[in-house]
Amino acid sequence: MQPIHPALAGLAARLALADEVAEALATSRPVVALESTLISHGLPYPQNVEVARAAEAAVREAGAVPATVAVERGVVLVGLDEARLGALATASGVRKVSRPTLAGALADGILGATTVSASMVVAAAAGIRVFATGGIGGVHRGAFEPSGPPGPARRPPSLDVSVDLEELARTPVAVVCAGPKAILDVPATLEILESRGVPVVVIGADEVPGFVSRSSGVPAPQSVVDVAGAARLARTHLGLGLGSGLLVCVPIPAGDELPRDEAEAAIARATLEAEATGVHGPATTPWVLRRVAELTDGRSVRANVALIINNARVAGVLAAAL
Ligand code: PSU
Ligand code: MN
Repeated sequence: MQPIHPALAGLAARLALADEVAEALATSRPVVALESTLISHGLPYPQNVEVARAAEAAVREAGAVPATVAVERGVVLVGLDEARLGALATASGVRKVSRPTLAGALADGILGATTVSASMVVAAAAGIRVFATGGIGGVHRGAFEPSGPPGPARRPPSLDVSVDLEELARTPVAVVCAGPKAILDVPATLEILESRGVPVVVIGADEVPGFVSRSSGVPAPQSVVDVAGAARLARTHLGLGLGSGLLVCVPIPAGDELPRDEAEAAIARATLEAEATGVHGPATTPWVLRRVAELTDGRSVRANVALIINNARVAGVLAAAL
């Protein structure tokens, strides 16, 4: 195991690699890191555990070794066995761990699920260059503008911008996703990624994918026709040593998508309800995802599952090509 840069030696010393992951890294075989917050907080049981297994299988079929990341008893696990996957999917009170809460989770010795930001930096510490998720966090709606009804209930800008964007700016890992989560302000998310020097490339489309839908209405900053094209770009970008990661966006397969109008109607309603309920901070994303699932009779969950597995497969092919 060789951390991507020396400053991560401290984190590297806290990693517990699964045998298979350690062996693959030692022999320079492709590895794909996977996050675990989507298991503990992003999807209901039993779809969460099914998707975790299916994503790992998809990485394997593509010729790479999966390394799902989580935190337990003061160490960072890189590669989970079946029992731990099950615990993350079913235990109550699993903590959502991102860059700002990684130290707290390790110091407290709790069981924690890692978000994109924490999983990415762990991947970098382990020397893993490719990471897959469903959708990244980004600029929440109402982050920069007042939101809610006019009058006393109107809320000031929340400034809620996911640390996932900061992580992409400072950690040189290729992140495969189906676009920013549709519950976000997608154009603002793309603006921040550009400002922070993160290349965004879309495979096989000229629009940024809209997570559960294929389109978002936002033009792709860059497009490539296939995974090989994304691999060329990733190799070049990571080879330059600019320090940032890159975002590789893959549209959800056509047969699995939720029509954009339907997704948007549910998201708009769930977002208003979240504001009215007073939910904020790290609880926002899980709350809104759960409410959108209810409002779409589970169709958003089916789409979310399909896109996660598809992204894992693409990440496996990308890792093998690198
Ligand atoms: N993608 C999904 N479902 C999720 C998430 C991503 O399909 O639940 C999680 C990721 O772990 C991501 C996190 O890093 O949501 C972002 O949370 P926040 O907006 O609080 O930064
Ligand atoms: Mn947030």
